[in-house]
Amino acid sequence: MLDKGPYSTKIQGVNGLYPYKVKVERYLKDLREYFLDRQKVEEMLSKGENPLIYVVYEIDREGEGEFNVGCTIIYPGKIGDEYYFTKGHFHAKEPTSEVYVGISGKGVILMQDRDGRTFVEEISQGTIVYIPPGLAHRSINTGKNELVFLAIYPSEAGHDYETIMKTGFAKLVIERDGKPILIDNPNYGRYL
Ligand code: PAN
Ligand code: ZN
Repeated sequence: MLDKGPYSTKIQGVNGLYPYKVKVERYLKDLREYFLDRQKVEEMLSKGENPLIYVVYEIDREGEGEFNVGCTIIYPGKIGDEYYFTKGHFHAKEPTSEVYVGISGKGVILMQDRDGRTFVEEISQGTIVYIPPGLAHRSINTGKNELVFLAIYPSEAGHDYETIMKTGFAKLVIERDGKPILIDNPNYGRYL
């Protein structure tokens, strides 16, 4: 029933959606190229520390005009001063947008265009964040609890992870004096 025709599903807070089709777990090991302090990441991994950073529960569909619906849970935590985040991506099909709805926790949606121009929106319970076509997007948990949000996007959007993996985001969200701040990423565009 989740593949074709109408369905309904329930938001389960930190347990995502039920029913769902796909569950993806991202551990520190999956994000080893992404954090600023790579040395710290390698140290942790070599000690067998491989925390779960985020989970996505998704109902994906196939066919023209369909939407995918996903619920992301980002755990609270930091690598050095850098808050836990999602990998981030452009949509492979550029003219596709996305809507995020905050369910619980608090965080930041970082967006950027192909020239590295940055846009930031805060998200918490009840916030609707609209991500227009052409912007890469990453979610960052700046709070003390899980950040949970719902994502709705065209099922033909596809995910281009490679661009962001290679260049990074132009800005980073780190903690300073107990608060989140935006800083320039010293490594932005390093492989360009
Ligand atoms: C979201 C993301 C989800 C995980 O559903 O896929 O938050 O982030 P990454 O895909 O960057 O690992 C979305 O933006 N879908 O298009
Ligand atoms: Zn997306």
